[in-house]
Amino acid sequence: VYSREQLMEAVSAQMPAKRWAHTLGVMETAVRLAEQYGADPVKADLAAILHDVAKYWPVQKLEQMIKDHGLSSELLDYDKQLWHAEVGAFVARQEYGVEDQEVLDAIRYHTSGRVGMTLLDKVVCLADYIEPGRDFPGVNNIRDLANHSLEEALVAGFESTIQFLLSRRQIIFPLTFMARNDLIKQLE
Ligand code: DGI
Ligand code: FE
Ligand code: FE
Ligand code: FE
Repeated sequence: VYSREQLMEAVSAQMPAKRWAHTLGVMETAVRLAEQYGADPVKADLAAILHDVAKYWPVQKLEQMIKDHGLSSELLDYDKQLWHAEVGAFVARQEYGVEDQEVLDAIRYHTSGRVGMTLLDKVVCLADYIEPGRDFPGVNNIRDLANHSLEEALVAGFESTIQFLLSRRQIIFPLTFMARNDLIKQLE
């Protein structure tokens, strides 16, 4: 089993310094959001440490792991950027011994979102959008929304991603639309 320090060491060794700095930002932001909205900060921290563990793995390896380990193969029909989240959750359990299903799901759905996102899913996904190192059009608006509503902020985050993908004529994973629709229903 890994201590928190050993885990951070092992994860940081699998990515460039810039991505590790992003991970530190997600950790800090996820813990802050967890405290603000009543999620478990220890779980938020653990999910944040691991959320991008597979981000820099070769695409071939991600594809192979999805096939070999019976992970969601539907993802292979969509953008490669989605694959690291699914594989990351698998590796968190298999390699780093994370057993907590809430933590594993927060890692698994941090990119796509899902219908019925848990409080922890929301905290980690939103932290990934707004950590201090993020700089994309509209990020400050999402940061402001995050001060009063996780759901409002996440809707804005997903809409920003969807608009970005549309502008590049990319394929969009339907679960992201469904996650966005579901959050809007929660706000009604
Ligand atoms: O890994 P990060 O860069 O920290 O962030 P992420 O895990 O949220 O990945 C976001 C990238 O995934 C972003 O550049 C958009 C891309 N992407 C491609 N297809 C989809 C998608 N993101 C979502 N939410 N839905 C998609 O269908
Ligand atoms: Fe990611
Ligand atoms: Fe994200
Ligand atoms: Fe990330």
